[in-house]
Amino acid sequence: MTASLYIRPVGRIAPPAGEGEREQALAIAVAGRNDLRFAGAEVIERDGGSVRRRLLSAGELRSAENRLQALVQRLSQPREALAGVALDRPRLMGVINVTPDSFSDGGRYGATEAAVEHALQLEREGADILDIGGESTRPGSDPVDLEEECRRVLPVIAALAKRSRARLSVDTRKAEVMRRAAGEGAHIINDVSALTHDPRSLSMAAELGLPVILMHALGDPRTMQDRPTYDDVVLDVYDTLEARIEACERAGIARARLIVDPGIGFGKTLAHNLALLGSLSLFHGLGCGVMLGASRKSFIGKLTGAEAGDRLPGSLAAALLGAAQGVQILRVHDVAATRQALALWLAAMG
Ligand code: HH2
Repeated sequence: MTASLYIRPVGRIAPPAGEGEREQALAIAVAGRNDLRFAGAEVIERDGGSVRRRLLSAGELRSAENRLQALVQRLSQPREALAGVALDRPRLMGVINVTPDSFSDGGRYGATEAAVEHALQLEREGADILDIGGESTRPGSDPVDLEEECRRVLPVIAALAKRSRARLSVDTRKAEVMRRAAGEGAHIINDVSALTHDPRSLSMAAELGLPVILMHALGDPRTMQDRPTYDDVVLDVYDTLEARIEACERAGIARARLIVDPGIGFGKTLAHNLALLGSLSLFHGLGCGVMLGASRKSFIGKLTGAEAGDRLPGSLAAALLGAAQGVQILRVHDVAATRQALALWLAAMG
């Protein structure tokens, strides 16, 4: 069997002040972005248990073996817009959790109204996409039944389809929720099980024709934090996502319609999460847009001791780590704050 090949762009080059054509020619552009150029890449080869790593400059990569060039080509190609949202810069996805613990006061109608108001507020703050979910997937959480999940998310999606100009994604693992949510106006499917939880979801997503976010998770939310283990977390997550992309392609969902997400906190220890955050640029090799959801997650608490309501600084740092590595979609709770941090970063580096 041939060794698996990975390429992780390193050494991001700030855009040159002048013409800088020579520098541009000696850099690799990621995902079709002129503002995202790297001086070289770590090339990783994995053959069974052995992993070989070497650093190549952009010039060396240009004259490397064919397989490597094909990978560079896939990494460099422009990405298609996601439901009309151009992926030429980092975009913000605002989190709308319609779970009893998030909007508990006010009963069912009150919960819907509160979720819609919250979503509209996040849109005003600059969210390009609103992610609506009715099933908590936090570690240890229990599954929610189909009808209950629909009662939570469908009225919110229906109202936002009328009142909001943002793109709407439905955060669900169930084929039937995907179908009904699309009927109410959802534009994107976000599945934390990468279309594996429900045996019907792959064909449903193909039939609906919507773009799909494939997130990596190891195991089920209830048990995923019971000693997750990997040979090499970054390469294993990459391989799993690659296999899911291939399954989607076989089912008739084109790669251009897929977004990949390493799934921070889903079956990962603190060390796993940090390794993934440090190697996000590797995921561009999959040829899809890349998404990151690190906002307020418990690994920030584990690292710093901060409680859930107090993790904005860590969340902003994670968002900027993503932006610096070309992540196109940042899933965040604090849209205004993230937008400000990104504005500063983009003004200097974008
Ligand atoms: N994280 C959560 C839920 N959905 N989807 C993607 N694509 N990526 C993520 O990282 C992701 C996700 C969990 O985060 P949160 O919204 O804070 O919790 P809950 O599951 O309770 O909604």
